[in-house]
Amino acid sequence: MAAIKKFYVTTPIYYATGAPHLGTLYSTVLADVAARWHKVCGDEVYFLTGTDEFGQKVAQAAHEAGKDPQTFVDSYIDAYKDLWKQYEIEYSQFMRTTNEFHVKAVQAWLRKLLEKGDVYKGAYEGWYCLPCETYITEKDFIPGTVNPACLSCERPTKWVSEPTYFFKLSAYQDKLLAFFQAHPDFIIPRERFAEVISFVKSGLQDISISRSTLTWGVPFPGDDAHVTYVWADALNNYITAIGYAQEDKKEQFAKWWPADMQVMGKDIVRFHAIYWPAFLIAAELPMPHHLLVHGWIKVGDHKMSKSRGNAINPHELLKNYGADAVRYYLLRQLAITQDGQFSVEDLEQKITSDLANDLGNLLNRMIILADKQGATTITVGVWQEEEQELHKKMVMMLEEVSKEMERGYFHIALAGVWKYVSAVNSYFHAREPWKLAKQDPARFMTVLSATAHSLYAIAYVLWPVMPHKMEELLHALGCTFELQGDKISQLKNQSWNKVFTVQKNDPLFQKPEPTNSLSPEAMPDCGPGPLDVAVGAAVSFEPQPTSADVSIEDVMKVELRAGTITACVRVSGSEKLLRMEVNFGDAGRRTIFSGIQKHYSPEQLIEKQAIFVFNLKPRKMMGEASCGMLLTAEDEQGRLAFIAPERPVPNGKVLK
Ligand code: ME8
Repeated sequence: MAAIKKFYVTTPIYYATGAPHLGTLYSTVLADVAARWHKVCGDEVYFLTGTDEFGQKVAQAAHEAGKDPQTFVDSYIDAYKDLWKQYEIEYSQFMRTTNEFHVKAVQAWLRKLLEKGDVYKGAYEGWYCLPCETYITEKDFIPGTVNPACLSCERPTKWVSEPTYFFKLSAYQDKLLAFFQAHPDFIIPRERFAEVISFVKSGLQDISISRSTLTWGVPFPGDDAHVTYVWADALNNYITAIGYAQEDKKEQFAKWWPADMQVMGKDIVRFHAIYWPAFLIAAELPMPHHLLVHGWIKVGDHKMSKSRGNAINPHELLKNYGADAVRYYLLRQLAITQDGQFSVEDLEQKITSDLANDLGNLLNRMIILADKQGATTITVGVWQEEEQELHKKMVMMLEEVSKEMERGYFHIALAGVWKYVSAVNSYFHAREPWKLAKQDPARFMTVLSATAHSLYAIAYVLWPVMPHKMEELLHALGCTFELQGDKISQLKNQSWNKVFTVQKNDPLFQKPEPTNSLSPEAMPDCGPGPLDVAVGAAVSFEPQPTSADVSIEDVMKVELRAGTITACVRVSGSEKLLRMEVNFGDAGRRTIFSGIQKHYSPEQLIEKQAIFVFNLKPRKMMGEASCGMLLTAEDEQGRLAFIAPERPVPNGKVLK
């Protein structure tokens, strides 16, 4: 038997200056999904999250609230723990930096660095960004701002001048570059690695790691006038939580460190990719395996944040849509490689199309049919070529999903699952089991059995994302969810041999009542368009004969852009439509429907670049908004060809 692997995953520890919001929830859900994925794969998992409680930012917020800092931070802990519970976040430990064991372990780390000569005393003069708790150099200013504004949070910085202890970061430049070169997958996605490497190459200066104008912090060992700079204390939570520098926890520490995946937003990548590895080398500890760095949830042009006051309330979402649907949307809609907008209208559409229509209805139809025919015990089918084909697709899906889940590309993994959901829907419809029930009962049973086996596999791969709903799905199939060994490998390697006893239940997902009609104003992502083209035109793409010539001004009204199709599926219940997800670079990602199912299979389009009408008014198709139109032309045999640039061009490029 293969040895059980361990998986240690962390989130950032969030400043305990307010309740959690959708941004902090997003990172935490990403880590939870990674943790649960590894549980399904049979690994032993440790999942750490928590709060960052020291530092000037917290002290100032407490002062403004008229509370002492400890009472102030204490008041937010339940808000985190309660929300995490409601969103099914299954952490192993909730870390707080004011824990005494953390304070002592940070001091032990500092003593080691002082002894080694990695830390020395000096004086710091320069700009400081309080919201980011960061010392700022010229490289980090927004050019042209008078009281220099921080490039990361865009807020004014303050001049500080004080004695401080420095960490010799400059001595680690070459070691860091050598480590980066030897570990090209240290930062996921790789695009974010480039900026870190270029920052290190541009030269590292020693960093201040103590403050003498503040008392709310880990007391600096051997110098009562100083407390530890909050990042030097906070980053160490990843090791102190599991036992670093604690006599009685040596074994536990050796078992879990190094971390396998550390999740964070791109705002704090520099701390984690430069300071943190240097701190670890100085402490003679191994490096984490991967940093999973995601983009920002934005509201308009700005990062959503507590201090900006533009944060979406996760409690409202929970009340209206339930935890699983929100978790699904966060993972499916926001590519970890990019910033993304969170739109309630879009969330509702995804619940309707992906969850209620594609997945929920498939289960429902199968169970209602089985129930109607008195076939609630579904015996193992007699597999023909079609079922073998479907089984092959399931194995391919499991392989693709495993690869993407492992590296944290959850949005691609989910697109892969939905490609399979769509294949199962097509299989079920094409077999017409409602006719087979009378004509060929054995074949009828086989179709139900293949569908139930497919849904069983889908429930396990989606469990990390929607644990509660997938346990319900399994229950409807007469099964109980269990974590036993490597379930994904078992699903890949075992033939379909289960007997299911299905039971009628309420629909798995309720379609939400739309909060808004699909007006362009309700869909800021798509933007209003001056053209009003009928849906038929968007899906049939018949060449439109016209006798009237148009002026150049008229032509310029149509915005054509290049985009890459990143995901594509057949639309269940439609013989014509394909549903594509298209990447338009800085102009965002869009869902676009096209009536070309007879001409292209989804696989032929994925990863292809094509030209789209970008400013077509959003249109509702199959319960979802289609935000654009793929351009195609017909050849003499009536075959459609999509229009693509002669050479690849940057996604989002406007055609002239
Ligand atoms: O930086 N979109 O804490 P913090 C996506 N205490 N993710 C977001 C987000 C958004 N709009 N807003 C916040 C700190 N996040 C430090 C961390 S770790 C040793 C110390 C998430 O409360 C994202 O993970 O400001 C981001 O990196 C983190 O919250 C910042 O949380």
